[in-house]
Amino acid sequence: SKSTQWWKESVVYQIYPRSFNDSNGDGIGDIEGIIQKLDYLVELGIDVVWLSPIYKSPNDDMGYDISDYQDIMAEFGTLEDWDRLITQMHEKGLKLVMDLVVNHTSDEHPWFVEARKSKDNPYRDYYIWRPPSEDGKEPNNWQSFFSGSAWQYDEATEEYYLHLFTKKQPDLNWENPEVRHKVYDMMRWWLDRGVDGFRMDVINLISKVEGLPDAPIAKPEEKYQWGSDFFANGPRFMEFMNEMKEEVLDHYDILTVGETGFVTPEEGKQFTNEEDGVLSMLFQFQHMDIDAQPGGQMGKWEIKDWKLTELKEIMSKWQVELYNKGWNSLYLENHDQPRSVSRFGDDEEYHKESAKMLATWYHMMQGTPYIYQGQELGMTNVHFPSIEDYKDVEIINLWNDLVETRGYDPDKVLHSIHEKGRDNARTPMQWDDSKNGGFTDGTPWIKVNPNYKEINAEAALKDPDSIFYHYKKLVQLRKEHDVIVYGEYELVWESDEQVYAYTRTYEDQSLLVIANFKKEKLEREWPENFHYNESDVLIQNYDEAPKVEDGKLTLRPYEAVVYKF
Ligand code: ISL
Ligand code: CA
Repeated sequence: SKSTQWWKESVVYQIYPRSFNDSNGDGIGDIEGIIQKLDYLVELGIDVVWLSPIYKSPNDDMGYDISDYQDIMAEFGTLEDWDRLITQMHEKGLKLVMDLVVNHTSDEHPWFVEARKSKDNPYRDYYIWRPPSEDGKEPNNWQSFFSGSAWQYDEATEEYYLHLFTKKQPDLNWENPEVRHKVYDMMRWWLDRGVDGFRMDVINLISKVEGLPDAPIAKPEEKYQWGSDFFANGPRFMEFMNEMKEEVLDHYDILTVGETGFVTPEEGKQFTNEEDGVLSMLFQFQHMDIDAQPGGQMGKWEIKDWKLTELKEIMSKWQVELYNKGWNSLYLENHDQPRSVSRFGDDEEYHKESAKMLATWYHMMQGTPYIYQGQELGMTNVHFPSIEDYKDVEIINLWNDLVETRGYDPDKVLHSIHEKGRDNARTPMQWDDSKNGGFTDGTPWIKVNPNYKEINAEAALKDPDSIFYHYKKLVQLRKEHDVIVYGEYELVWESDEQVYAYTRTYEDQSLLVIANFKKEKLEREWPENFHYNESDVLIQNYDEAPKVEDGKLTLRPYEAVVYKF
């Protein structure tokens, strides 16, 4: 069945404002900088912008630690600038989705400033406080996402507060109805100002298991353990979301996307289904964990080899399970992940081909595609030589814990940071080949990737064969062919470890998508159910479509092609 909603037919572009464009030379991207680049987004053809947090924040976690939900971070501008941004976006036909970070606030939020003053402060119960354990330690053994304990002792009242992220990000107590209703009020305030939706940060962590039990000891050598069983998709999550839906979401025509790690397709279907789901769509993480060791957040730093059949299994499960029931988000990058061309393709010899292959492969799937800033240029990972060059609190805490405290080999840790660190995604957007890639006239808050002379927007816009124009075409094709939005997915060549092929079918249209994930030239039998015709090619990543001769298809390194029948 085809039930149309604008967000199903849209492509979303994510802006990480700190690194997008600096308009005033202070080295920090800002709202005016975004306004100056709106025509670039129009040229790309995207429909919606998801803007990472721009609220007032001490920037312990780069804006994901909010001290005022209803004001703008001074470095980024003012509320008036924001009003100008949304007005101009709407004039140009672009929608604006804001980040909603309500699992936690900053410790500098007035609620927390009050809460920590005394045990009987009216705001005390906005957060999660516990006395020390009997032996004077943390109330439980949970590990924070960003190294160390998830608890911080507070001298003033001699209790601990819970922080799943940094100690400057205390978790809100969603059990308290007053907290929930303050959040709903704040959401309505933004929606009434014109916002077109929310990307909900770690939203499925808001409900914790009663009693906050110790996590099972999976790693006896570690002091703290991974407790996601007790805080992910918790007992009251759906109840809280249904309340939010009734109070807020149902009253607006908006896009909502949950950032939901630790979800299975079954849960994803429940969260996003059209009858009684609570979100338009969600970000699942299974494909992002494919190169990580299992067993919690620290596993991401221990890089693991993976097989293409594992990727097929993950993607296919989401494609099949949610079809006609829920809705997928499609993504390979965001501000927390390394660059996809470095991670899944080749950022050297086959940079262009592999970036286009990856783009084709995920854009032709079922769901709403997301493009992270710079992905459309094939921006790559960065290998800063020193820990001093890194700004991300996750990276810095990791270094302090592993290298400074526990004496791990610094080269090994630096290698993991090069492969997986979040700053790979946060180096400044590469606009042109001038100093600092045209991002700022001043000193950028984080170093620019040295490859900006070759990889930049100006060069891409001049080259008709660029990765940028390939993305533009993919975005456009989605507008022209219903099958890309609504078609049913089916995997082809299931056990093939080199080529990922699938079909999409909708009414009388079908697509065949073929993507070579390897650096080798390969030969495959042309799939028999399809009648080969050269003119059926919809998009390809080499000058000419692959050769088919005597029923054999030859694929060059990282070659991708889409046929429409
Ligand atoms: O960064 C990750 C990969 O190491 C994720 O585990 C990430 O911490 C998790 O997806 C939650 O991310 C979101 O909330 C964090 C914030 O630091 C991230 O930037 C944000 O996307 C806390 O608000
Ligand atoms: Ca600035």
